[in-house]
Amino acid sequence: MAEEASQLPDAPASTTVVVIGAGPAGMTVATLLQRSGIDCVVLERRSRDHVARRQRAGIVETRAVRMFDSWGLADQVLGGIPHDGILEFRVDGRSHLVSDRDGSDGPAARLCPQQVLVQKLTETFLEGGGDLRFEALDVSLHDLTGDRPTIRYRTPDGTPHALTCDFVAGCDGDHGVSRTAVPDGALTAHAFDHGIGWLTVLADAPPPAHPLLAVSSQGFAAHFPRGPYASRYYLQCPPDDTPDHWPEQRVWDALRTRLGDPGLVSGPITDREVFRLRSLVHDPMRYGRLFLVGDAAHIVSPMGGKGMNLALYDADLLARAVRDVVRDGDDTALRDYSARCLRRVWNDQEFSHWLTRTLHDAGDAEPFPRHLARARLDRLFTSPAAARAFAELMTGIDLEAGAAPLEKLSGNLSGNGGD
Ligand code: RFL
Repeated sequence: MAEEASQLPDAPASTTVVVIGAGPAGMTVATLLQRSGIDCVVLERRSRDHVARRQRAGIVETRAVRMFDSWGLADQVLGGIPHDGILEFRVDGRSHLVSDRDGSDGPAARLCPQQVLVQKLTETFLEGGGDLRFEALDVSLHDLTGDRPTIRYRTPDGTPHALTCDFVAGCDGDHGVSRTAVPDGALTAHAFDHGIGWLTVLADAPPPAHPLLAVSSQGFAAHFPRGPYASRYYLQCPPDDTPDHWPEQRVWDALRTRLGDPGLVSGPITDREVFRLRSLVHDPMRYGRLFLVGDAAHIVSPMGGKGMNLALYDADLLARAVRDVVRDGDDTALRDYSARCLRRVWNDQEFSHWLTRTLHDAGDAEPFPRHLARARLDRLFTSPAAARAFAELMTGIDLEAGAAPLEKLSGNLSGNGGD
């Protein structure tokens, strides 16, 4: 009997929200819940060091900066350099500067690499006494449609643990366990493959003056800042290509040609991978007491820089909705969570799809779609109305028009009440 008992997990501990995943979505949900005085436990499969080094997105859009600002967190978790609001489009070597300032009042987008945001959110959460468990293995979700779901996991030494909670925030990305815990048929997956590959390269090389998107008959290329002396580059390639086909010299030659910049300064390449441009939306983003957040619910092709920003949007809505339930017993926002998120998800999917098609078709497509895409670019460069609509989509405030302004929240780190 004693031996059997030692195999059993401890009696489940209890918390209000279990957050699965400590990426941008999970750490934002956790930090905002903490700010609202709501207890939560974050379970992350990887080590802290691994999560802190994962480099992807680089710009926190205007809407998301204002979201953090409304929680009194912008300076603490973003740092970073304000984005000057200029994007460069280079078409056959000719430069067109487009503003992504929409004219609205308030703080603007920040150049803040994803890993810096995650590191700062993690520090903020831990300094506030947050419970964040790295290397939580074999996480599994149970009783999601009951009153108190249970989350089980084990520590690396094999010790099993269990937590019961009111709500589960599934923030574990596209390959996590949260979505797979949902029975078949409960969610509808809408998937789209753009039929395009990108080679993505990170290098210790000077960033561009402005984020740069380039169109040429050789195919699409882009150059984005990722720090004072770090850059991310993209090169269109066949979707089934591999990084082995891209030795350093070929990468720099292709970038110099497609960016129309023979003098482009190279630097040591620190990472290189090929991925397919794809989009995916799961509907609804809820099952019982499980709420899917960020990439666990949707993937958007990187064109337009929306993936991480959508994760931040979902996280904010979920934290506010849980706060309404816990503090006021009002579940209206929780019931609306999926529909409100999906409205923005489809809006941003459309923008990303439009920009993906425009910048790829304008380069190497058949004559008819190429002329259409170039007409779209011409309109963007010459029509103030088109430029304004583009800026609103880039900043993310396009759907905010007519909506009530974000309320200003005061912080409460005491953990025993609302704000
Ligand atoms: P993440 O970042 O994938 O984090 C999920 C976390 O969950 C953990 N996890 C688990 N934890 C416990 N148990 C399990 N079973 C678990 N399984 C997974 C993982 O270890 C991880 O810590 O999802 P999240 O938080 O939803 O954030 C989404 C963003 O990461 C993603 O949308 C962006 O990176 C997309 N993206 C970009 N977004 C932008 O807004 N702008 C960009 O410029 C941009 N560039 C990019 C990108 C994505 C890229 N990849 C991945 C193709 C560039 C690239 C190359």
